[in-house]
Amino acid sequence: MAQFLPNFAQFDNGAGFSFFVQGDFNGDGKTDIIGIRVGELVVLPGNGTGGFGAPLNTTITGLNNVQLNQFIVGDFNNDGRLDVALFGTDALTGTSVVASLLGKGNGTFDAPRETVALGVIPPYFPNSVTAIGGDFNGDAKLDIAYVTGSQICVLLGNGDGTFSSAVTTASNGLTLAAGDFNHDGKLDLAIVTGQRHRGCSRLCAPG
Ligand SMILES: [Ca+2]
Ligand SMILES: [Ca+2]
Ligand SMILES: [Ca+2]
Repeated sequence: MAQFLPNFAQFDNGAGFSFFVQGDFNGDGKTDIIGIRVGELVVLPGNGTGGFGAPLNTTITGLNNVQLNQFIVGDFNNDGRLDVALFGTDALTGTSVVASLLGKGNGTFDAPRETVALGVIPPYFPNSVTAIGGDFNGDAKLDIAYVTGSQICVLLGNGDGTFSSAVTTASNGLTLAAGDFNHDGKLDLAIVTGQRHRGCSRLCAPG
């Protein structure tokens, strides 16, 4: 049974995240936390002993309707620094976009690089993952898979923080997970629909 230290020190940096993930965003070897607030990404740098330093903020420009609890973390340009991909609507064109913000390695991020996305990516619900990173075509560049409720979309990474147009598969999947489920060395997706768990074999781009 898991046990936790009683009266563990609490830290309040006023971040107010509804959702966050962890990673080392400033390259000091200590795990940090990242979340989204209205209009900005916020990194709370870990001090290695359970506490956090002052928030590091990056303003999100050019996007609106960013779903506050929907983003994924990965190294999309293979520079060893963690980046962020978030989902929203381009403020000018109104199209759904995936926007990557490349990590500078100091806990802040470059301006968003947008790729037009298909469909609207639903937000996370408890125990539901609607977007996930992985190398689905084996080119060593990180891709993104997501479900829209009517199809599975895979955006193939170009290795620079942008993505090619989506490869789609019809599916009413609501949540997904990545793994090599048939041990052929190729990353697969498992899709969960409303009724039952459904394993899908390799989903990837031609070539
Ligand atoms: Ca760190
Ligand atoms: Ca990177
Ligand atoms: Ca790839």
